[in-house]
Formats: sequence, structure tokens, C-alpha cells
Amino acid sequence: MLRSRAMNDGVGLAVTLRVRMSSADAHYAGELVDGARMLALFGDVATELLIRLDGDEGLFRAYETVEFLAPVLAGDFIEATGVIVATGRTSRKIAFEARKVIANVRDAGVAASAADALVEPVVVCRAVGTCVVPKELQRRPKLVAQAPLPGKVEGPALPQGRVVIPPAPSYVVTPPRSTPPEVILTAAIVGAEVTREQTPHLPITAQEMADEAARCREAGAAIIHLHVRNPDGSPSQSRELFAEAIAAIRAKTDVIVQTSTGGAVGMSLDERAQPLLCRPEMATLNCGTLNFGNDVFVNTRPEIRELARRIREAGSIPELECYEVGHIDEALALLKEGLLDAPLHFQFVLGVPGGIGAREDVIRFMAAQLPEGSTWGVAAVGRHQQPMTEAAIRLGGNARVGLEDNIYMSKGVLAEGSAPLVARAAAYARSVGREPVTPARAREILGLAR
Ligand code: KMH
Ligand code: ZN
Repeated sequence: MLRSRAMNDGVGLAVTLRVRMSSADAHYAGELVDGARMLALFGDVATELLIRLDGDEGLFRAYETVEFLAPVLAGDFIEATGVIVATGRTSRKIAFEARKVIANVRDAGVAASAADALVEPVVVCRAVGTCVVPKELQRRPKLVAQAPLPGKVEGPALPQGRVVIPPAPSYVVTPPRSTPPEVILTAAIVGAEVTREQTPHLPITAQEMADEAARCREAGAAIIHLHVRNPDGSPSQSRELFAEAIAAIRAKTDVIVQTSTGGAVGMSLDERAQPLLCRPEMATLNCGTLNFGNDVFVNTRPEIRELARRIREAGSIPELECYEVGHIDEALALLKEGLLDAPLHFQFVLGVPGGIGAREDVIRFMAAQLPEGSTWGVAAVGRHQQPMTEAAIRLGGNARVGLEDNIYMSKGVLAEGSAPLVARAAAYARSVGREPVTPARAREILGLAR
């Protein structure tokens, strides 16, 4: 039988490998797999093509194009296909495409082992490269005739003198099924513990806070979690200082202001409750006592109930700060007692020394405890802030970043305020298909519009 010219010169020969990405392949935060891993797969694809065509592994000489089109995460199954699109005396030009065909499901509330076969594979990487097989090494094995023939292979249509691998889909990534398309980002711009000695970027005056709030809004934050400071930088819960800061923020931007009722360790309940006299849109309600570093952050059950009453009296919506799993149960008890109104809004504060650890399994477990209709977010401290922010966003939650919880962009590099931390969280959210909402939209989601 006559072999076609295409089969004689190898053009149209296609090979596909399917490989599961493991945790060992993940290199970046959030179990993201290094793009170079896709190129390693293409290397194996090219090697098989050359063995089939030439009976020799050949050598990869150069890539002329490489495009990374969507993130690959540990647990994903990647199908890598290569098609020979042109051959010279020793050169073999190959078009490659890697597609995600199975994705690990990263929703809170489902087992970490859950995975979905994607209806539409997601193209994660495309490339065109050239390999060489020196003339003296070309063995032209008989096996080449057994390579998949045009029209008989699954996957890309085989090229007719040009690359016909289909273009990448317009979306970046398929988000988990139940992940909301929006995310509420909160900026905790002041806090009670961080000092100017630790970072010169900490806002202290009302004007500095307003400027920072506006920068954070610009970067994607809808809520400002607010503490105030005395002129000497020490923490305060003064009604007057809160009134001044809130007025300055209102004059510059439309963010939701969420005042702290936690204040600083050691403050009395009356002292902590003062910002409620400013009738803020939101206020925190800390749902239990815990060791807070080497201190104890006291929130007795009667105090929690008294603050819940005062928050309601102020017309504010509580944000339920939970530093431990048991704090969720306490919030649910308040709901049962009629001291809170559904839907509830939770903030899981992770990684406080003495509180629950900052881990993805913790987020999954805490989120799984919440009643239907609740919203939740994660505020993790120190070096945990970025990975836990990203985990929360992947798992369908909201996130809080800012200098109150973390002053660094990366190890040893101070964040120049909270806004760069917000911008990074917003960019990550967009990369996984979730859009940071405006304050107006956050008001709708949280039921604040009044
Ligand atoms: N400063 C912490 C002891 C809150 O704002 O409600 C408590 C805190 C919580 O920051
Ligand atoms: Zn706070």
C-alpha cells in the first residue's frame, strides 16, 4: 500500500499524554503548578513523536512561541498533545497544546478529594517548538506506520500545512461550580497592635486614614475595618476619634466603614463599645475569649451578648469575628437567642498565636459549619495572610487584608500601606474568575442598604 506523503515526512503525526499534577508539582502559593511543568510535558510529547518518526529521542532545539493561558493546580489532570507540523532534513516543528480535563474541586464544604471532569477542557498552555534528529541517528523505524493516523485520533484536528489546534477559550479558568462570581475585600488599615516603629506606612491621623481608605477602595476594597489611634499612636476607642475618622473617610470615598468593638487587649466593654455611638454601618462582634499572643483577649459570654445588643441598638450589622471553631457555635447560639439576625456574616481570624491555625482544611471546616445564606471571609495574620487570602478566594469566601494583620508584601519587604495588599488580593481574585465588588454591591450582598 502506498503511504501518503504526510506520513512519510511525519507531518500530522500526533501524540497525547495525560498526567495528574501532584502536590510535588506545585511550586507557588495556592498549590499553583509552575508553567515549566507544562514545558516538561511537551518535552515528553516531543520525545515520543521523535521516537515514533525517527526511532531516536532527538533533541529539543528551541521554542518559537509559548503561551500560558490558565492556571494549573495540584490535582488537575493535564492532557498534553503534540502534532508535527513541518519537517526538514533534520528538523521537526511541533505544535503543542496542554488542556486541563479534570480539576480538583476547591469549594468549602466538599471533601478535599472531590474532583470534576470538565465538560469543556480548559486550554492551559500552547507552544510551537522545533526538535532535531541528526541524519545519522534517524532510524526510520517500522513502527512509524503504527502511529495514530489523521482522522483517527481524539483531540486536535491534524494540520494541513498549518497549525490548526483550536484557539484558547476566552475565559481564564473555570471557577468551582458553587464559587460566587464576586468577592468582598476588606482592608484592615490600622488595627490596635501595629506601631509606627514597625512600619512607617501605618495611618494614625483621620486624614491619613481617609487617604488610605480611598487608596484601598481604588485597589478593590469595599469595606474598611477601622480602629483609631491617639496622636501618639497608641490604640484608642474614643468616640470623638472615630467620629473624626469616619467623617474624613466619608468625605473621600464611599467605602463601608466597619468599626472595631474589639479595640485593644485590656480595654473595658464600655470603652470598646464607644464607636457604636457613631452608628457605623458595620461593627465587629468578637465571639469568644482566646490567648492572643502572650495576652488574653477577653470576650466573656455576657460581654458578647451585651455588645450584640448594643450593635443592634446602633443599627449596625455585626461582623462575627471567630478565632476558633467554638466561636462559630457561640455565634449560632446568639442567633438562636434572638440576639443576631440572619443572614450572618463571619470573619475567620486565622493564625493568631493561641488561636486556630491558618490552614486550608481549617477554612473548609469552619465554612462547613455555617447556616445557609451566611457570608464568610478570612483574615489571617502575618505570613499567612497571602496564602489564606488566596485559599479563601478559591473556596468561595471573602477576604480581609491590611496592615492590622500583616505589614509585609513578602519576607522582609514592607507593604507601602494596605492598598498594595488589597491590589494583590484583587488581582488574584480576578485570576480565578472572581470580581472584587464595589461598596454599593457589598451593601446589597450584606443587606446594609438602608
Ligand atoms: N485588637 C484585637 C485585640 C476587632 O477589631 O474587633 C481585637 C481586634 C478585633 O482587632
Ligand atoms: Zn480589628
